[in-house]
Amino acid sequence: MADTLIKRMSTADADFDVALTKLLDWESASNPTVGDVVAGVLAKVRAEGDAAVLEFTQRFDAWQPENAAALEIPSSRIQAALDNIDADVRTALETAAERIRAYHLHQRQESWSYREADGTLLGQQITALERVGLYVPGGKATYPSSVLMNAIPAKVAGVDELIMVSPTPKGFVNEMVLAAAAIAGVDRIFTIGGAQAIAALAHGTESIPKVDKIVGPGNIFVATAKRQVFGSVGLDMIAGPSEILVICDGKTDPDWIAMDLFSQAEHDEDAQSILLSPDAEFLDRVEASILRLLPDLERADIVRRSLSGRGALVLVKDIDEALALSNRIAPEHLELSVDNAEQLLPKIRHAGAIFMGRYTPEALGDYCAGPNHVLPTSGTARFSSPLGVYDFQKRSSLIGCSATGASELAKVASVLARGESLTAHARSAEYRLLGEDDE
Ligand code: HSO
Ligand code: ZN
Repeated sequence: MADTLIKRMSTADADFDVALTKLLDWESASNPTVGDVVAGVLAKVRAEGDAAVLEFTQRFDAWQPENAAALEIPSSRIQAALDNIDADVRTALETAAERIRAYHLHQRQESWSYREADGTLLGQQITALERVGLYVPGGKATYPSSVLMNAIPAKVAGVDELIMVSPTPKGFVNEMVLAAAAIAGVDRIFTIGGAQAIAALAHGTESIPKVDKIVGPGNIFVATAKRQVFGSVGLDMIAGPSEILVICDGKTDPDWIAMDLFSQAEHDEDAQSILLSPDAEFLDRVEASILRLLPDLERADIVRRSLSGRGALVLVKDIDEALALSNRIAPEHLELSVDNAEQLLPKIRHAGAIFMGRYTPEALGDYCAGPNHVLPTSGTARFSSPLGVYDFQKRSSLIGCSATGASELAKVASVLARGESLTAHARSAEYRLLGEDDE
């Protein structure tokens, strides 16, 4: 059935809304057994520390570290990975890192304050988190680019210590991940993963330091563990499968569009790639490109499953209708393969990242344009934003009353406090009231 590899839809179809809802439907797998297993792992690591981490690492990652010290990769080993990596890989990592750093420098928030006429000072002081944990998955989704995307904003924010954890199934270490970590300024790396790594970071063990926040994607055990430690440690968003929505006026090379759709689909069979175009004949040509180009892909199987399960080529009335539909979908990545992409920006309300014009494939943003590739998925772009420096900074409010300022505020506070029957509040404020003689 090669000729029906990807669904065709039209917004003019009578059942379009139903079909769209079905297409977008994705529920994060929540499996009660996983919840129980994870709760057990968390409790044991919390109670027994390193010994439990060692035991779980042996059981789940199939290698036997000699002792807890062997769970950390020495800094000389990390430096060696950087020194020995192919020169062109090193240059590419360094170039990407530089661009990501330059972009994120723009996101640094500054402290601010202002003084009222009576001398009272009000403001906001920005500080960085002290210690952050970065989870890097092992296996098929080990992405050095994600190390850069998570670590660099943390460092730009001023985080003192960045601790990376990554499982090394059977003891296998990814050299490019180590090199990326060295370039991004990761401070320490532990070869642990799964729920045991989240537990160790959230609560600390004898040799693994407790962190203030954990970021980075992971499998269902990691995601479940993150949900379960919520409250005792800061967390980033829980990522769903990757998505791309392409809007094309029909004037881009269909091979380019097909490959852009593949670039998301190859991440995961649950990834979603959708094309919207007002040109039916163009959709035919993209479909033909898909059929012709797909067999040669390294990950043809994953791409085929992703496109046939969750992909779609959708005929729309015009670009305006495409934009309205895109706002309904709130895609993680929105590619505007049209002439005047910039002019469309005011019509876009919900999208994680917007790629403007025919020369801006998502892949460039995934690696090296500069903006972050950690983005809100599954429609959460309606209420959340890309990972950034903001996620590693926090704010403290500043209040400094002058004597006359305090006296004025005390009048207000005293009335409100008595209204709430909180007399200690009222009297605390009233002590600051100035008498006639004081003024
Ligand atoms: N597209 C992914 C990020 C990534 N792409 C990493 C390649 N490597 C996030 O949706
Ligand atoms: Zn990608």
